[in-house]
Amino acid sequence: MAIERTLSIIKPDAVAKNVIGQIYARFEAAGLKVVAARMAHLSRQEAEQFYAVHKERPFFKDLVDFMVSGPVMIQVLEGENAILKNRELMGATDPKKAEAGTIRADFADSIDANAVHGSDGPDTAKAEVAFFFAGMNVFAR
Ligand code: RTP
Ligand code: MG
Repeated sequence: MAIERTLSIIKPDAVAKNVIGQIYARFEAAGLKVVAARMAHLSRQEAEQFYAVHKERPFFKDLVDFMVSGPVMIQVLEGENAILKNRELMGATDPKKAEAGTIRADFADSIDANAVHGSDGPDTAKAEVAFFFAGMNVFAR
């Protein structure tokens, strides 16, 4: 299986709940390594650009409002099958539909405040890692 990198964001709701460490523990238990990380309070422009694929969707404004509502923790995760593995750890977009034991089932309150973001495929992973970490060190470990 291929070693992949994926972009993960711990969203403002989960940062506010002080569960960064609990979420990192799940990544580590699943064999995913944090190879780059930084905390940021996204500007509107950054959030709009990051989620530009959704700009015509009815939920776009709420999504951007939420993503700029407080600081987020952004990381690159590396490991075997990291993109899909992270999506499995996250659970379904709507926490009410997320499988028990997933990050969203355990820490998210609603489809808007849903604790984490994860890249959804190889192309988006590459683009999203570059979006937040271009020109910065990503550490091989
Ligand atoms: P994410 O991009 O944040 O990892 O979430 P996702 O892949 O599971 O879901 P996606 O379809 O990419 O949607 C991005 C974010 O928009 C909000 N959303 N709201 N009200 C709605 O129907 C709706 N659909 C999506 C969610 O907060 C989702 O995480
Ligand atoms: Mg998505």
